[in-house]
Amino acid sequence: MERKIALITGASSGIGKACALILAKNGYDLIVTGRRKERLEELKKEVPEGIEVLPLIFDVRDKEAVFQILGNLPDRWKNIDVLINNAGNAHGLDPIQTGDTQDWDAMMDINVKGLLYVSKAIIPGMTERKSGTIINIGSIAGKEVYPNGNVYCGSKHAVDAITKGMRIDLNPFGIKVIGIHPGLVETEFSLVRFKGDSERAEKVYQGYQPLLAQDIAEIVEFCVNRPAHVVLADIVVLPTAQASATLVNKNA
Ligand code: NDP
Ligand code: 8X3
Repeated sequence: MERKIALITGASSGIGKACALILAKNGYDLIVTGRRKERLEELKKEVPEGIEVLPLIFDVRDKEAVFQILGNLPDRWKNIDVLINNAGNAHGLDPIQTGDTQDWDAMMDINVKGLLYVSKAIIPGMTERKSGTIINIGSIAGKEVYPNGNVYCGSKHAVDAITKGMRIDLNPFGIKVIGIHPGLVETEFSLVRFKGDSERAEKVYQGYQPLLAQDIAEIVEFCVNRPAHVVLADIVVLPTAQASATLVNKNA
């Protein structure tokens, strides 16, 4: 039987890494991407024996690199069954009037344009084979807007709209398109958002039980193991303590 292949962007940390490991346990060979080579090399050592891993190092903002690298995959890696567009982050948490344009560029270029570039490189193989699953990691920030979330929320609303657009356009090809929109997940997300301020980052997850990257990975596992005629199109997943983007029951 031909082996299944999953490509996960942003697999060097958090949700992407957890998704990579759970798919490896489900027998998928992995293409894992990110900028931190050493992290992806480490991940190779964590997969079950017999699972092959191809780490690819690039910044999803670099359009030429994305098309050059993903457009020239070795034949053995070309038939991607599952694409998880996960790479992304928030940069800053500032009101619109004082927001930093470099942060805005990072969020729109990584979360939105990076997702588009990777998708454009992979989708033609899926349409040709008339099969495949695309999972876009959105956010509760793509369903609601919260104070100072402005541009990050904008980028995730774009991911939500692009996901719906993909589902419509790829419908004739039998390709499954899934949007997963988590609330608060404890990863390196807040450390990146607050530019390495670990004290501020840790506070985000104190006083309640946040989601873990593994929780999202288990949802991905469930999604990819549905029968051919079933797609979980749009999933919002929150910690039980979270009722909306802005309401978290801390110290209950
Ligand atoms: P992490 O910071 O732990 O992981 C982010 C991943 O994205 C890393 O592997 C990082 O790899 C990769 N990445 C970031 N920028 C780039 C880039 N320019 N080029 C290539 N890869 C990049 O955060 P999470 O795991 O939490 O985030 C994963 C996704 O989940 C994001 O899209 C995020 O918006 C979303 N999300 C997160 C939530 C949370 O509360 N944590 C909730 C809802 C959604 P590297 O640095 O090696 O390049
Ligand atoms: C990450 C969750 O609420 O910090 O997308 O925006 S939130």
